Amino acid sequence: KRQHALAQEHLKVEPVEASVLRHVQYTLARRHQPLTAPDLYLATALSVRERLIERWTDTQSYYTTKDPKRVCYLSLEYLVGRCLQNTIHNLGVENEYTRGIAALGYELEDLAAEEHDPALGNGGLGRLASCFLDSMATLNYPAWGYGLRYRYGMFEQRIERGQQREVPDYWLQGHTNPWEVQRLDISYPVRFYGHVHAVRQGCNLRYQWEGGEIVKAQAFDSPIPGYRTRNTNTMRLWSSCAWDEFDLNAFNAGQLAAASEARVRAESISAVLYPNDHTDAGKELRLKQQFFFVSATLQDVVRRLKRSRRPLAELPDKVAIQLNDTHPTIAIPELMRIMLDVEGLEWAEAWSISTRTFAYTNHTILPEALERWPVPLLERLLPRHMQIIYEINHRHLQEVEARWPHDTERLSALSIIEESFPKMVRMAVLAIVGSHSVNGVAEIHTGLVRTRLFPQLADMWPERFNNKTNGVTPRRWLLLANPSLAALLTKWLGGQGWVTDIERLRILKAHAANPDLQQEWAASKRVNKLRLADYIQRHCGVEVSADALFDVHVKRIHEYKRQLLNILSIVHRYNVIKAASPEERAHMVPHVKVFAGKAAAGYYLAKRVIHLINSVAAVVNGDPDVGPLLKVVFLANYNVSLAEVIIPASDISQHISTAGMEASGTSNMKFALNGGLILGTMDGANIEIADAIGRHNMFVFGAAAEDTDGLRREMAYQPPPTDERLQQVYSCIEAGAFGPASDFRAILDSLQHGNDFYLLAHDFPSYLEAQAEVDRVFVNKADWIHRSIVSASCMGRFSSDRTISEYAANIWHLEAVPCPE
Ligand code: 26M
Repeated sequence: KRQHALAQEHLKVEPVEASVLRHVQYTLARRHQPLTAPDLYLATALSVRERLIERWTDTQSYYTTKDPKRVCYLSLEYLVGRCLQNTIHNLGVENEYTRGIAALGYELEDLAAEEHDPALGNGGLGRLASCFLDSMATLNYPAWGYGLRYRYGMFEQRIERGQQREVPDYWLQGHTNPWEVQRLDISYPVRFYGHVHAVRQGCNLRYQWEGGEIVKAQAFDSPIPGYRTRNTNTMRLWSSCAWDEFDLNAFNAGQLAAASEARVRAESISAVLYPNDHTDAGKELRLKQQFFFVSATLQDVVRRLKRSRRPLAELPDKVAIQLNDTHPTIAIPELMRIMLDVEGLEWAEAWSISTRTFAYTNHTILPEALERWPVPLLERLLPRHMQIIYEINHRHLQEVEARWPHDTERLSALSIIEESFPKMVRMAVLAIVGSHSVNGVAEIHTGLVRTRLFPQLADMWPERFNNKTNGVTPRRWLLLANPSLAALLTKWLGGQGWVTDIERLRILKAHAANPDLQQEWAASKRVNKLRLADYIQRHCGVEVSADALFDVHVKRIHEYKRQLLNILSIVHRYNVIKAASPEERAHMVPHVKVFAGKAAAGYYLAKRVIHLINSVAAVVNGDPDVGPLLKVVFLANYNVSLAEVIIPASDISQHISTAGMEASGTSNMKFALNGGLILGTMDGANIEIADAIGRHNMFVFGAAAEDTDGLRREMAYQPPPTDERLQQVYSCIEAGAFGPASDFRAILDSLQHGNDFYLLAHDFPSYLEAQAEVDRVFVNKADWIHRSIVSASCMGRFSSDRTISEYAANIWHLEAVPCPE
């Protein structure tokens, strides 16, 4: 106790400089001046970490004593972002650290930029998981985030000769990661392959999964501090390694070679993050990743339950498990296997426990993105799980048959097994059958999940389907990313209460016309635009004016997200400028078009789109005739940290997916919260944002989701004539205005000779009309700022705090457990 008190005293009195220098000297073992930024970053991180550890261990023991119901969020992706400033803000020590670091001759912000931004996710789904962890800690929910500790995260994107080159992201190399702790005492064996052995037990058969190979799952924990609360939760990522370190003496050369092959095989499981350009049906390693992380996680969950001396029957009262998409769905048969084969429970009880524990979130209705695993692969890799899936399906179809006798069409639609060659396991159907809750991530998306994706399942269990519209954390996406707007809010709202309650921003709506507020609002936006302009200058060598309209389109490059539609409209704008008289030009709004986003390495068309954007940029930016009226930049390597620079600087951001295809989108929320206006289609969360801020405050265009099928049919039957302006754009590209037309043949073919599945040509005229409206409003500064203030002030609903409160109340049945100070 005394030691504990002493340690605490020590932290309280030790000034930041002393603590940082102590780490430079004793942890990093560096003594000599001058201090370098990387050293000082690490020493600062270690200093901040010390203040975290006690809260972390206290929280964990408090949870152990109280033994409340917990939630385990299972996700194969997390996009955490940098940690230093987030931690400093959440602990409430930003003044101390800003001053302390300044005394050492550095700016905290510059040191923070030294941190490598771990990219253990593809995009929206991974970032959502990290926003959720932040909200769960801030709201004092006892929560664990479980995932995989990839050695190589999402690749680093370089742009060379206008094209994407992928560079492996070996994020752990060359520096220690101060934000994780390897738990050498926490590791579990995970089995693959082998066979199933049946044993008679009385009049029952029991099954045992044996043989095969065993891999070790090693835990790495990261603290997740809540904002201004003592609660500090855990994100536990599993890393794979060989189960036995081989004994050099006992092995001859042949055995040694085999053992080291086994080691390489084991380590390959957590080696790389898979891209989401296609599903990986048949990719054995991907399935191994899924089972590896699920098996280790469930062993951890069951061990914790047993340590608190509770029977498995109490699992649903003690743990809620949320499946982030179908990626962790193999958890359902794995939990069944543990209960049936290891714990000796009967099927009915085990199934009831399992379904009351699991809940599933769907994140896409794109058919090509729905996971299906070949039965032969499952039989080989996880033979017992395949048996269990068959048994689950058998009982499920019996229930269907009882309710709808002789309805073979319904039976095959509802079956977990697709009767193709080879047979496939539909993971989404397994997830729905095995959960008590299925949710979509925006109203329209949940509707489409119910009506288009799984109508028969929704028919069978209407009460199981529910909506949880996504949200974003105001800590990272407002407080950290936008210091000038954060200061304004704190001033105008009389304190920092808005950080945990962004509904309070609504107060500003009444002041949206106040010239003082407007002036401060515009000044804040300008600061952010200058910061981005500086970034553009340094990284692209392009000079842009902060007076121009910053029009931003940043997200993964996908056909359905329609970056192509945007760049085609930019070519049109270029044509219009070129044809305009000086008099007409004087009335045009200057635009800076900002693109960023990665294309999956194997996604050919997406990579051609990046090439086209860069080729158009080269021509436009180099044309003195156009001058400041149009600049186009593609910022390489979009990630969380770059998003933090781009988002606060936008005047307009584009969220222009073909209606019905973007499940939610979350960057749309970040942009609007930062006072940007949205140019978008009636898709995903755009619809709810329009409802919240008023549709007239958004620039909306394009086909509605309910019309897309009909439009595609009509087009196939009788293709309408192409818009003249679009035809002219095609002609320019074909004439080689942006480099050899052959470079863009595939893109043009997909539009002209393909079926234009994404309805670019159909939406093109209304898209141009919406852009013209943007320009008309932008010239009226007061009107623009008014809309900007109103939009941001009405975004209260889109905090991930609201989303997580809904999950906790309606799915997890969880109570907050605030850890005493
Ligand atoms: C896309 C095109 C072609 C082939 C596959 C895909 C694809 C694959 C996986 C699309 C999405 C995939 O994963 C789900 C996902 O990332 N969904 C995103 O989840 C976010 C958080 O809920 C939502 O905001 C995004 O709208 C949704 O796309």
